[in-house]
Amino acid sequence: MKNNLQNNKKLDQLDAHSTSNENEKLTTNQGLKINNNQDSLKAGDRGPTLLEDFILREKITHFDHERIPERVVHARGSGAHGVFKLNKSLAAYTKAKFLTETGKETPVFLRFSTVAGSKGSTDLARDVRGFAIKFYTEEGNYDLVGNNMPVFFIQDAIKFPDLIHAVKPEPDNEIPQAASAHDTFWDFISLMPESMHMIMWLMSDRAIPRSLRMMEGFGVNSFKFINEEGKVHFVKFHFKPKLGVHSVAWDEAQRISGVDPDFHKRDLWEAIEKGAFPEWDFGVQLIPEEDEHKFDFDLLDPSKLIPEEEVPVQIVGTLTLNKNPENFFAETEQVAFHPGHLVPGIDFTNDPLLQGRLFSYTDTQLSRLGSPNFHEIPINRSINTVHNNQRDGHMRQQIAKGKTSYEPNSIGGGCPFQAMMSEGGFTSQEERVSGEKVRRRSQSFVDHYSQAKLFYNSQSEPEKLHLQNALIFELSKVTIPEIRERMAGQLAFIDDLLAQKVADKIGVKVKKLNQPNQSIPADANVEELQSKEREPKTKVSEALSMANTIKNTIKSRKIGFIVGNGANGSALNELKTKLEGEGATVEIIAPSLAPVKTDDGSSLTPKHSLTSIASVCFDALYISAGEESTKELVEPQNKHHALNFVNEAYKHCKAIYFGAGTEELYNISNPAFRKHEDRAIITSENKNPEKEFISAIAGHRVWDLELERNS
Ligand code: HDD
Repeated sequence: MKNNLQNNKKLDQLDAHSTSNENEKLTTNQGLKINNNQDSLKAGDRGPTLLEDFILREKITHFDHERIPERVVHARGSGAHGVFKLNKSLAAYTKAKFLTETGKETPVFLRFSTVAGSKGSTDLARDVRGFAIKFYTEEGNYDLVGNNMPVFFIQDAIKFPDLIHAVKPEPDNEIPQAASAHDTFWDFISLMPESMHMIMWLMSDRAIPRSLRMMEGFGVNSFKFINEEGKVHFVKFHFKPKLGVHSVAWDEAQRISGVDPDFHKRDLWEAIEKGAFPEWDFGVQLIPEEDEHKFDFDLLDPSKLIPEEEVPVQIVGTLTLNKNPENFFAETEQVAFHPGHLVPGIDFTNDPLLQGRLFSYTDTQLSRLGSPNFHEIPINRSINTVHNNQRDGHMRQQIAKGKTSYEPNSIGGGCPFQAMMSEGGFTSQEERVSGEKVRRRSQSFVDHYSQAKLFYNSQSEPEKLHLQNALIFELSKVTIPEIRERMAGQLAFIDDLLAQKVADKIGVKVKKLNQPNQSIPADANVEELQSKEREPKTKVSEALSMANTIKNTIKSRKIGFIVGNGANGSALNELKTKLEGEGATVEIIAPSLAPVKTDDGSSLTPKHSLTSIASVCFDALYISAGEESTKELVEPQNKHHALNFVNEAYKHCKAIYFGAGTEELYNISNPAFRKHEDRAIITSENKNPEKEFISAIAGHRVWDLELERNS
């Protein structure tokens, strides 16, 4: 209840100018009612516009300044409000109140993003996805600014501008947009062995999610928990989607980018509007401070994950997104995250990537939002009242009362007072730090291949194939053979067969060369560190493969019904009711947008026509039963489009259910259908077609069919 109040409070702040009612009259920004919003003030009907037209000037001036700089990375985003509920107290590890009081609900705002593309780029780019959460806790805002992959490309923040410059469009011609498949990215990567683990993730299907609701979220960097007694644990944060982790095929991703470049944004929006609220289990991996050095990698190294076999993820909470923003700009665009927004009980580690991040985020908000007062923008406001002696600055909203803006003071009664620890005052972990002033990488960061191998070896066969094909696609776009060769050499440190298969397709030889990686300390034994014999403690980790993810629900899946006039109405309605009953959405696709008449005389209004959408926008297809309907679908003007639907869905290993009487279409569609006992193709002759259709949809895709079909 309290949470709802807090949530509403947040939204009320945002609502001020949102609704319209008949008594509301158009005004200038000064509140002056406007009598004519159609014409500017002119000297005569056909005369020049007068400079004194302050209404015109105000409107145009505001318009001229409507844009703010987009984020330098993560520019394209989608956001939603929600709530975080703690189901199991972490009081033994942290004193953060939102993580200690079981049952407590904390309002949140989550912004998903792609990294490389501009604000208007496609959702389906092969890319890392940002997963940034603002927890509006009663102790102040806590930001967890993570990604959908648990590791990172680089180990030290000083390389971040290089990484981003390399992946962004090339500076001479601004090509390509939102794509890593180009010379400069792979030039950089091929010279950065530390990025190999992340490259395995980026080339995997994790980089082309089916939905933002079906992605994991990770805090990436190691953080610290501190409990009431001052005991410290290292912590890694995890969010596991209740719908499982699922992706599309690369070929599909490319098609979606054309058919619906807002696919992820729309999917998130529609799911929330329909009440299919996205949910994640929230979990932590905890390592007592004294066990810091018990691993065969460094906990401070952000290019490493902690295998769940070594430290299980303890699930303690639920994150639910339950409200779309009212206004994209005010909320999703203006929200300002910062890994340095902490609450008592959580602290940083000395991870050199995290340390650099702590500088970057406020700095970037200053340039993007234009003022140190960005914390006053409604979406960024803490629900805990802000009291301090900071004053003025661009666009200051708060009216600070009284004479004192300094502390200590006696004139203002001494206020505001600093808080003692017992009153929730933040204190940093007291940690002994000593060392030479050095500019170098720790030896403990040098092993760049073990976890890349762990990831690759943990993938299912279809996942390995997709990863290999992604590398072939990306590297085939690289015009400089030496870069392609360097990459093939790097892959050989991960898997010989993978390197060979990629090399064959990109026209180079595999030469296993130690790269002159500047991050490797001069005195390190590179041969030993990069040798194949150096295997990680964990050889295969189930949690790293999406094949092991949840496949028992069709909730929020989108099923396209391809329907012609004369379709079997009762079969259609029965299946629709069943699918919707299990939480799926059914959309009707017909030859045109004109209403379709079913055999029982009822009328259906199609949402799409065969030419306005493609099968890539659906999880599965039902070809409506009925010979008459099928006849219409195979008419010359429809045949090509109907076949395209079926053949593409087939290619992407989706479930297709051919209702009774659809043989005419079935028989001319992809002949491979009949070559196999195909689990994804269901006909009315199946034993229990509806059940089999539902279970195939719940399975997401029958990826292993790809291997069978191509064998
Ligand atoms: Fe970052 C934005 C995640 C390393 C500098 N980052 C940004 C966002 C996410 C991440 C999700 C978008 C937040 C939003 O939706 O507004 N960044 C990460 C992760 C990293 C990481 C998981 C590695 C563990 N970032 C990183 C480094 C630096 C930055 C090393 C610089 C030294 N990141 C930024 C930034 C951005 C940003 C330039 C751009 C927009 C913004 O901050 O608000 O400051």
